[in-house]
Amino acid sequence: MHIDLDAFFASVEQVLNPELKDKPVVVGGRPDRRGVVASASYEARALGLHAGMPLSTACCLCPQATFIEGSFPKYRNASQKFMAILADFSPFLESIGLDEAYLDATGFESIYGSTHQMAVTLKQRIKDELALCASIGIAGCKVVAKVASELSKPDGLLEVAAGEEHPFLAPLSIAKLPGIGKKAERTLRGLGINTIGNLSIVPLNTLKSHFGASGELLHRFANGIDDRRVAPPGAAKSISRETTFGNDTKDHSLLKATLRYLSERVGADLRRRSKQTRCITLKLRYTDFTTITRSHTLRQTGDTDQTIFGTGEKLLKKALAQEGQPIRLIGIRVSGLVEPEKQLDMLNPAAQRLEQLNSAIDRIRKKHGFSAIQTGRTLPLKDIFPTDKDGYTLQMPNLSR
Ligand code: DCP
Ligand code: CA
Repeated sequence: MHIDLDAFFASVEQVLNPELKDKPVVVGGRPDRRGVVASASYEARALGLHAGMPLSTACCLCPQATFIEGSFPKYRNASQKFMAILADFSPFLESIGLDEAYLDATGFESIYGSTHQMAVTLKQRIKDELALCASIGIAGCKVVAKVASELSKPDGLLEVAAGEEHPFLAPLSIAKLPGIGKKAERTLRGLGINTIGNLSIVPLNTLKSHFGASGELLHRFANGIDDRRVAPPGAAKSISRETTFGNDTKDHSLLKATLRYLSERVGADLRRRSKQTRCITLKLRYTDFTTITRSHTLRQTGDTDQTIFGTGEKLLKKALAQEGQPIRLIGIRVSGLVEPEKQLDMLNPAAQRLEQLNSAIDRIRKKHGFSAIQTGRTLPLKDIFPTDKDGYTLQMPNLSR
């Protein structure tokens, strides 16, 4: 099964505020701010709105819609409950992002009578417990199940029987096939290939010459062949946080304070997973949308906010000296995650004190919320962004992970 919640962010907002039920709702930001629609309720879609549309256009088309900035913690909370329900149906569960998962029903369908009946029960539980609608595709492989759930939306359930994969996929537009982005779509249409059926009969070598190694995957997918297993996602390979500013900025104090805040969020996550990082990467996007990353590999692995921010700050200073454009987005990532090497720090009392400080802050925040402690270095954010229990609400919270 491939299970995907309908209009996820917008639906969560409708659940939390019943006045919005059955009304056009747009999550992404206020219409006078720049940015794009992240999620549009189906009522808003009926009026022509869709994800990715600039908010200003959305507002012109549908001024009566309710525009909401959104906030990530709400969606994370709903997502956790959604995944917990799915886990009751089969332990073979692979979550993809917040509102989407594959579930291997093999062997568990007999409890419900059939896979179809299992999906009906699953949809009903999601409706009863979360008041959300899920669309489900059932098929013998992932790619076909995903196309089926997408096609069945909203509130859909579509099963593709074994042997029916090819006739099911063939008439659909190539844009519906996972793995085909805007660029690949243009290339294929340029070659006169418009449907998945057209694609399925293109010689493998032709696809390889245009798409390299992915050509083979496209060929298999177009033919409804996919042997990827449903696998629980492995341990995180990296942890990152980033945000887009409301207005592009050159203000060093704002940039540093934001970087400090994002570093604290990354650090808290890293320590929660009991991991240390080897590599720290700063990401910047400038006004002209050029995006750069600058990395530094640590001599000794670390997990403190001071290590993450300290390194990020040095990278930021260098980048600011090299490029004068205002900055649109800033982010920080830790990667090369390893198990802690505690013994190395035993001889270093300063490092030990920092570690104790970080874990004390983590404990307080776990108990009383992230905002229970704000560090001096993030204080410049205080006059700009509102705070709630979960921390600063940055300008475009839906785009701020
Ligand atoms: N999202 C986002 N920015 C994007 C795409 C998605 O912030 N570019 C967020 C908003 C969505 C959520 O992720 O609510 C899930 O993405 P989906 O593509 O599944 O979109 P929806 O759930 O909103 O709609 P659908 O009913 O088509 O699944
Ligand atoms: Ca969705």
